[in-house]
Amino acid sequence: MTDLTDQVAIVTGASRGIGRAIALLLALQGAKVVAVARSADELDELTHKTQGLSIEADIANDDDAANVIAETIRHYDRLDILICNAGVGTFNELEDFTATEWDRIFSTNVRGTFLPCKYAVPYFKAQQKGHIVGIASDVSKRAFEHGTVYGASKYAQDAMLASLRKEVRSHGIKVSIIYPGMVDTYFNDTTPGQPQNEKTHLRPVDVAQAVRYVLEAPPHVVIDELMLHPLTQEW
Ligand code: NJP
Repeated sequence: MTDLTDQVAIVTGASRGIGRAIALLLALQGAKVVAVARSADELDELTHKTQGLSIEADIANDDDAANVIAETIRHYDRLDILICNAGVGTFNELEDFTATEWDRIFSTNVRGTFLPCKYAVPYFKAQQKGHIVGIASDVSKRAFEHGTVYGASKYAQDAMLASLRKEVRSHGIKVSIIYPGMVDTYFNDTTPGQPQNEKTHLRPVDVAQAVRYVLEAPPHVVIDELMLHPLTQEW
């Protein structure tokens, strides 16, 4: 088993939802958590709990993403784990999507995964060790009505990370991809905690536990993929 104590872990999209739950759970395991998002107040509140570092950043911005990796290494002198979780989605008929909305979704979900990986991989290669975890989606592996743009972005994110896994494994770097079903978060401007979501949605902490599971795999094991759903969700 891999001990997470003192491991330095960046979590993107940590200001709320799944990312926040991952940050809290990893901190509970003794990891040094670097929480990344654009909302400063939420990050401050989280960092108070994790006793880690927070970096305000738009993860789809090249300079911001480079700074997240550089600042983490400057602060902790190490980087062990990168969780690419930040993501957005809206759902509509294809002809009602604007090109601007396409760009926002692809920029966050694909570019926002590409950039932190691009800047973290050289450090991971230098130390011949590192673990990247991508929060993809069950829709990375299926199609559904009104999911043209979000689904395409999640397929792209998944394909990129699966290719990266092959590129970096000989350097001792693991890439794991998590595919959750519906999760009770603020995603797509929803409000979590509604009683009707109790049976139909996973809790953010359920996804965080899946992340913990893949991170704690023994050093010689990589869990390539992990899919989880609420029991009631047909897949
Ligand atoms: O969503 P939400 P989730 N730069 O809205 C951040 C996937 N997923 O936790 O910047 C940096 O509660 C945003 O922070 P802020 C989904 O595709 C979900 O559900 O302050 N951060 C916030 O912390 C996504 O990849 C479901 O606005 C940026 C976080 O992202 C991941 O789960 C199902 C950013 C979003 O929190 C987390 O989404 C599924 C940027 N440019 C997959 N843009 C589900 N909820 O049902 C956004 O299969 N963020």
